[in-house]
Amino acid sequence: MHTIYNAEHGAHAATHEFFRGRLVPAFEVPARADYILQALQAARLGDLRAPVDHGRAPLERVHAARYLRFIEGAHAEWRALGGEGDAFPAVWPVRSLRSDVEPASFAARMGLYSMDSGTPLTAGSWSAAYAGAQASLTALDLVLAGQRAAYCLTRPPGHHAGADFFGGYCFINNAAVAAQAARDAGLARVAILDVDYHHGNGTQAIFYDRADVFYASVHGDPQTEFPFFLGHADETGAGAGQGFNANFPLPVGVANDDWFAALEQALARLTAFRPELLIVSLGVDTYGGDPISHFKLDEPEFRRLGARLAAFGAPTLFLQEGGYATEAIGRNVVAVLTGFEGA
Ligand code: OKP
Ligand code: ZN
Repeated sequence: MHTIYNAEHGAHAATHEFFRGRLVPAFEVPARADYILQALQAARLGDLRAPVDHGRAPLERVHAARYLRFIEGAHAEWRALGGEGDAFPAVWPVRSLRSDVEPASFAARMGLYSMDSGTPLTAGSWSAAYAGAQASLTALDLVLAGQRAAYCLTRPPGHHAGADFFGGYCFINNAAVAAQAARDAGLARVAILDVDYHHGNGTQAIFYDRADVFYASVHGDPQTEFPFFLGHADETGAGAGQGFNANFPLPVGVANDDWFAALEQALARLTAFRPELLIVSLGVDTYGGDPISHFKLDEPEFRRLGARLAAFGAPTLFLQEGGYATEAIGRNVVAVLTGFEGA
């Protein structure tokens, strides 16, 4: 399996994030991708290839143009106003406040275009995220050209980013950009399976009222886990998309057998959908040693996951999402990908 590697990922390098009212060392760091790269090379999984620039148009198919322009210029605006280091939002248009008027104030627009204060916007966030979207589009090209699977190694992750907001470490929704590009290339039905510990609220929301992209997710119950405000089992789609969204929230500390049972239910739904492409939002923060998550998968389970996804039988695009146990992340990703290849 070939890897498309976003070599610009290191441009997004936050030092700190807000956690329990304090700035703590960031979890979503460049070393994550560096460790994965090392492990991939040691495993000799396939070629490493560079992204091809597909331009801005495929990003604008899922994100609002004014949101993308905001992200592109936000850190320069922050600096021009005297902001030091990374930019953070501090005010949001919650219920009863208006989000249809774009304020002139930079601080207000930071809130309009974000969902949390846990996502530092850095000088290089745009260039890293833009290159990551290009990497996901390039990996999609490999699969559209007939490869059975491809892996996109990128960060920051994407699945929390909505059509017009960033959050949960995410700025551009790589899975959504790739799914829409696949549709635009002529595929009729695209499945997104999100196995990251966290529910991909952005991906779900982008396709919630559509029957052509099925979103299925196995994740920590939003009653206690980020993103808290989406990811419940009763979210089944809306309008034409009714029946094309499936969530499998699981309690903290769930047994691995129960995690795989939920995965089976998700795959059963996707099998009935008969997708022409499977996009896997591959977070390995389901690992037992993850510092911000509470599932218990380990290397054998990651290998089993890869083998199970191979048995699903669709052309498969793996996109890197979360995973914060930095020293184990490479081993865990390689276990999924070699499990897939070996099956
Ligand atoms: C992104 B992805 C921990 C706070 C958690 C949000 C987690 C985003 C996870 N300090 N902040 O789904 O892996
Ligand atoms: Zn996650």
